Amino acid sequence: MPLCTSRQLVPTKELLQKALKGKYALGAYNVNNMELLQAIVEAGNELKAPLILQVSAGARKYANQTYLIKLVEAALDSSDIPIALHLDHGEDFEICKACIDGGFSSVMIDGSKHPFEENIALVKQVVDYAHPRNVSVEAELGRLAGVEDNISVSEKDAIYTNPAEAKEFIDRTGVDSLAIAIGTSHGAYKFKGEAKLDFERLAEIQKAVGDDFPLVLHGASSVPEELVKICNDNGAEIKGSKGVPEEMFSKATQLGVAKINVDTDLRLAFTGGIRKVMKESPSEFDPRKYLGPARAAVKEIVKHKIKVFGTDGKA
Ligand code: TD4
Ligand code: CA
Ligand code: ZN
Repeated sequence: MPLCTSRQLVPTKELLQKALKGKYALGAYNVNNMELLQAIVEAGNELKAPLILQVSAGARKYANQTYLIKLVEAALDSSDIPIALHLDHGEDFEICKACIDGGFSSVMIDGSKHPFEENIALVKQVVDYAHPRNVSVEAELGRLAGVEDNISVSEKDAIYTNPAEAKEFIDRTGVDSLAIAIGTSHGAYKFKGEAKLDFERLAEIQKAVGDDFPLVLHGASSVPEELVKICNDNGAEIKGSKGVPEEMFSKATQLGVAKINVDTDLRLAFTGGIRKVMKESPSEFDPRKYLGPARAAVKEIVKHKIKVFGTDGKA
């Protein structure tokens, strides 16, 4: 369905192909409400950065898909950067179809919990529906590990993405990008000890799929100590959190990662912003007085991400 605005959403395929060539990555930022969306789009606008806005099944349930699409239309009308609207972790064909029919320019079909052949069949079904409608498709192969401390080599082989399988998967599905498992995980507690990603495997995956195919890194928040501290100083209890060190992103980008998913860091910034006002001004009860600072904090972290990922000036 075309959107009610003169500016159209861009498929992620175009943005990611360009990023691969330029050896930078696009952040994909999760949107759940108006303030988060405004923060992300203002950051992209100020730094002239293309953006991927992503919506999870949970976000659709919380905010209602139509509200989110209308908000994104407003974002298109008030910006001049390329914007993609992407479904994050679609679990079946129906949710992907609903998003494609609703006007999304990109969907993820996450069949990673299924056996290889079933994952392929599911992805192929979504690709066959999406491509004639100019919608890009991301799939996932391998499982994002939990907080495991010492994953053995054989365990890694079982859960991390296998390079030869990745190549076969891409060839047989015609998918546009692939989320891979190399040691990241969702949320604020990614590593028990030292942060470690399997870059050797990433290099093998890139060798197998070719350097013109975009890879996607999920669970890529950095969980900055400063943001956790603002939360904890204002009443939160977030202990033992650890994210992906920022130095790792340029290495990942050199090895074919063109999309980097960020949700947790936005949540931390937003929550810290709200908590601070709540603690410092207990008599305040105007939602704008705490949502405004929370939105400003998210904008700051997104601007920082854009610079770290090298997306600034690429619009
Ligand atoms: O795919 N994502 C975002 C996951 C969002 C989940 O949303 P719901 O709670 O609505 O299901 C990521 O890869 C983000 O990784 P991060 O490191 O930021 O947690
Ligand atoms: Ca998955
Ligand atoms: Zn994810």
